[in-house]
Amino acid sequence: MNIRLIGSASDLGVSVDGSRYAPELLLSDIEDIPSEIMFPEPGIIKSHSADDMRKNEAPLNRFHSRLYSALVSSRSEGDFTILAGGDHSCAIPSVLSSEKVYGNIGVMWIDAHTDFNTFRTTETGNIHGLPLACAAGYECEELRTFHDGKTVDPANVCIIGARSIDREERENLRDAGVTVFSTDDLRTKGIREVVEEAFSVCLNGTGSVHVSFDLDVIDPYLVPGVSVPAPDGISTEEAFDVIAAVTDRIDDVCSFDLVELNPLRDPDHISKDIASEILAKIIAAAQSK
Ligand SMILES: [Mn+2]
Repeated sequence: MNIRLIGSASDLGVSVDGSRYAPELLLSDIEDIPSEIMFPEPGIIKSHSADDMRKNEAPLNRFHSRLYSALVSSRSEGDFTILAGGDHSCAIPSVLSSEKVYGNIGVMWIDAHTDFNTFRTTETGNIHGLPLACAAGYECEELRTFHDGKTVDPANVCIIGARSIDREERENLRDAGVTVFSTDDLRTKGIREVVEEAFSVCLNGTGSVHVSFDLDVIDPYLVPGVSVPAPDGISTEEAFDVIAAVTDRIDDVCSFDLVELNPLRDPDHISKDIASEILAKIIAAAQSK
């Protein structure tokens, strides 16, 4: 299958700067695959204010609208399209464009955080904490005005590797009916079992699965180059096992995101190298589709 890479060079979704530089690093290494990096409009003055509970909402929406169009085009042309972030808010246009093109998808969200806050519950105003709720149609209407299709059914949403969940966010997840596998679940049940169960949940009544991989699912001691590190994560080897379990089922996967690499916190390129390795594994698997 033809692969296409799109970079989301934006960190407007988080007050920590740096993840906007990731696509250039990640995509410059990859030859023979068409790629394009998209940037927010020039001249934005980014809000970092702790009091701002809707940080950068308007410019982010304008950027996501363009990203959504590019993703819809690429996916409509039949290319397996991989989105490289950027902060995780770029998954809003990514998931919704997949839903638009493929119709009736599930979502597998591999992440230390569950990204299921809304403007009602967010404690930081960082929009990268809201994308899964938005894509699953749980409040956050104002973040998907560019999308004219349906949202993903929360019953087909599965989170893997979660260990940092806000109190009210946990209520949102329960209320919506999202399935959450914690880091402990991965350890007690085993990685293969959890990923297989996740595929069952995501594919129950749907046709394919969008996989969104946040690098911070890996322990920050091993992958320090992320914007919001969460201690007690899985090892790099365990993350590769998760990826292997995903690539073994590549025929069920329609699209993929790799997000939250922060080059400003990765002076030795350790995190970047791991991110590149994950990307290479997904590309190789998708090419065989
Ligand atoms: Mn995330």
